[in-house]
Amino acid sequence: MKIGIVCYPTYGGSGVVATELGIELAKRGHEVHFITYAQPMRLDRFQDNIFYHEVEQPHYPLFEFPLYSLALAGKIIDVIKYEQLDILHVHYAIPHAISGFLAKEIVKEDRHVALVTTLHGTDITLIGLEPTFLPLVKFSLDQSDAVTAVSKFLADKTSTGFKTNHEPIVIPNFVDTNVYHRMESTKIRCQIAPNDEKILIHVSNFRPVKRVVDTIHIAHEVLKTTPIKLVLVGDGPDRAEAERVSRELGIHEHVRFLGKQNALPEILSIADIFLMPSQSESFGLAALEAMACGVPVIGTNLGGIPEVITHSENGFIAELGDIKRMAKYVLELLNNPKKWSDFSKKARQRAVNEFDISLIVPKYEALYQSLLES
Ligand code: GMT
Repeated sequence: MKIGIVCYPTYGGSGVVATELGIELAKRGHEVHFITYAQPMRLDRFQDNIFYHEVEQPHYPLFEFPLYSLALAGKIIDVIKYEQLDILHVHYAIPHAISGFLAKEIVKEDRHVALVTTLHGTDITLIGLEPTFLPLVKFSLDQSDAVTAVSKFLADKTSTGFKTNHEPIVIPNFVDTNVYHRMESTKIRCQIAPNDEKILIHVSNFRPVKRVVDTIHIAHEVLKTTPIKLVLVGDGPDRAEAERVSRELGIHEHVRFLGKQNALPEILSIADIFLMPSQSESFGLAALEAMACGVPVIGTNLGGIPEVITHSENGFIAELGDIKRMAKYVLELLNNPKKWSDFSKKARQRAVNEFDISLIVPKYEALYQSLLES
């Protein structure tokens, strides 16, 4: 099949999922065309069967606001027509589903393309619900040939919040467990924790929904009894506040801000516990990647997180903002090596048995095939 993929190219879950999906589809012999405004983060080397079409932003004095949605629709039209796409798969509804629908309508006399929209999170739970966007999102979902959501939680939210014609199909996120596995990272570990301290880790885009500052408070609580290091990977709006709070609490020497990193499997491999204290999370891809590296996750009881972590088996789930409980769970694992090792094994098993790339990508292929046949 010839498949167009529209996504955000940035350091974020929906872009990661779209890019990894495209790479895997290309390996399986499909021709994949990425359409976005910059080279997707994980598309950093030559891959057979993969093409990248950059959306250019028009600049004109009258356009006070950038017209990305229209520029994107224009580029999609080109790619559908000249590359003869069969499928257009857009990730994150705003504005991709709307631009995709517009492009599909404009080219329909020349070429029929099936439009698949995958919902990832705040396109449904936050920004999509704004009165300005809600009717646009609802319309574009109703007009898509198929809508998928990355968790049951998100599918339910879509049906209730947008009263869509059809319930989205749940296709969960995935991880390549051959790439994400626990590996020897002794050198990194020694650099971060020279006195063999245990390591807590958090990976995100540091947006307010991730509650990065909570990870600092959890570390502060744990440090009262146990020497640890907290490693924070990623960057974004809440980084400065997290740095400030760690200085204010006097624990900045125990907290390492690594910024954006590509070597995630190596870095995750040094960690003992992953913290995900999010206030909204439709799936929690970062948690899944950690689990694949044998890192038990402590997360909140929100959104799709409980669909990924099994409480008291491969991680723990707590209420939003319950710092004391999350710290207690950290200590429960750190002070009990046998329990930690059991959780670590089960976390890896869950990633391999339920969410490996080889199990999930065929679900997208089957969906595309069914749309082409119908
Ligand atoms: O929805 C967002 O705010 C952004 C989006 C992204 O591009 O990172 O994140 C969502 O998609 C990920 C991939 O499907 C999920 O793993 C994240 O849980 C989800 N984030 C939120 O729901 C906040």
